[in-house]
Amino acid sequence: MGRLVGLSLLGIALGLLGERLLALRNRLKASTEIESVDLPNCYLIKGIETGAEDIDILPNGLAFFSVGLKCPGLHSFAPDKPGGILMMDLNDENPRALELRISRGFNLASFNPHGISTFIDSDDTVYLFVVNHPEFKNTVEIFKFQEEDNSLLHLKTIKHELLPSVNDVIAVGPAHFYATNDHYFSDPFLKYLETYLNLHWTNVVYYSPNEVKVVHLCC
Ligand SMILES: [Ca+2]
Repeated sequence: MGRLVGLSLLGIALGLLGERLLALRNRLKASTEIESVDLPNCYLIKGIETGAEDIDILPNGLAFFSVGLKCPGLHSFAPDKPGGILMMDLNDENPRALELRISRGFNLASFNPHGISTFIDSDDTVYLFVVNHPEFKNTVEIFKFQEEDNSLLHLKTIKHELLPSVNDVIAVGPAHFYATNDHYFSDPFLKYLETYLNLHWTNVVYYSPNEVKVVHLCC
């Protein structure tokens, strides 16, 4: 009798796991065939061949790109190259991407940039906020953009328990931002589990030097 109950429970558990796996495949559109679409107004920009994760454009037309994101389970087109920040002037007739130099002292080897956002202060200082995943951890880096030599001066690294799985940021001050967490856990295995079980444990967090709080919980 006990064995029968055990086998029944195992069958139910396997059935649920199978259903979750099928639901995940459907959500990811794993069986969908992608059709090639001709885009006559698009052309390849040199320097961004391996793709960009995010873009933020200043009112003067300077665009920043985060490139080289590595994420467990996602294919990387440049697995051996650290990430970086590229800049392009959209006013140029033939714009090209230029990699911004980053100030000494910042760990470039583990730079793994994700979402970015800019903030222009009242004195016209431009700050660039970058979600970073060094060794798949979660930080937000604040840089000052120095246009005279196309460089980024690293000012601050922010870590916080309310920022366990940051995806993107919106800067609203020189050290103030809203951030989205795309998972509840920071551990890669537990993140997989969240995705697999289709849990929507995401939120929006407000960060400032004086106050850090969840401002929106998803679902
Ligand atoms: Ca962004």
